[in-house]
Amino acid sequence: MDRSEKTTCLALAGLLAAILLIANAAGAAAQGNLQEAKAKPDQAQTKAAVDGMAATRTLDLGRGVTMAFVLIRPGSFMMGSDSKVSNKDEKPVRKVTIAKPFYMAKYEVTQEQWESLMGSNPSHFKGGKNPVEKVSWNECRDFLTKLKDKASGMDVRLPTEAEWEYACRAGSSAEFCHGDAEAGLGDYAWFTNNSDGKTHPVGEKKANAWGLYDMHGNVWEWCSDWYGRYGSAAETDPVGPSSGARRVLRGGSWINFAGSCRSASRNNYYDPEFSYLSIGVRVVAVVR
Ligand SMILES: [Ca+2]
Repeated sequence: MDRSEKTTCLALAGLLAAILLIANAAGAAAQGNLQEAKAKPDQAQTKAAVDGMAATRTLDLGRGVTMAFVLIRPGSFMMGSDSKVSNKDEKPVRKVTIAKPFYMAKYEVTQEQWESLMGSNPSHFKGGKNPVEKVSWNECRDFLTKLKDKASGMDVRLPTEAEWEYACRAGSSAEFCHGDAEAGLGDYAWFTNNSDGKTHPVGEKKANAWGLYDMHGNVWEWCSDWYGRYGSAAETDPVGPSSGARRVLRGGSWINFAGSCRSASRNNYYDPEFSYLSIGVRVVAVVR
């Protein structure tokens, strides 16, 4: 091959490579468009399905006792807090997507609800409409097993930590559902500044933007997750570590300062057998 033939061959090889690159790019773009075209109807179907769901649901626990739920729509939020008042285990803040709709109880589980299914009331501060307390994570699991019989067509369980924080924030990225100021917390929560050293009947304070009461304060609420440190990667429907020693509690209580009642605050001290007069529970229901 002489020099001019070599030059011609190199030019042809270059041209071929360029054609292949363009073809690959066009193929990838076509595939991307196809995935996008596939995703859009799915998202539209999900939205239509959620739009068709009842905004509220009520479970009949018998003997005139009910449990009310609010529909929580899928969406994304920034989970955790890196503000100057946050704790180390609230970091790093990361994007979390809640992909599926769920129903969250409007109120903490009350003593009359607990007693109607369990036949006893372990609470220190007695009152049928007050939140049940002195309930361990394991006892809440037993309560949910009994509640399943009353929830035809629905699965009932504890919220994941991500679901809990998503529902508590109700669209807010601030320290509390109403903003960053501790001064406004008394409108939404029973905490050490205003509780007079006891729990209060559920639903007496303002609801958050999604219609949930007492997410901040009154009693801590057990979540389904084992306690673990956050990663930095975005996650969809995280459920926490697969094993651990302590279950997570959220929301603060009548005995706590405002800082523990923040949306991102995590209580990581207690094992599943532990119970105390500031610890209660809230239920999630999911359509089967
Ligand atoms: Ca609470």
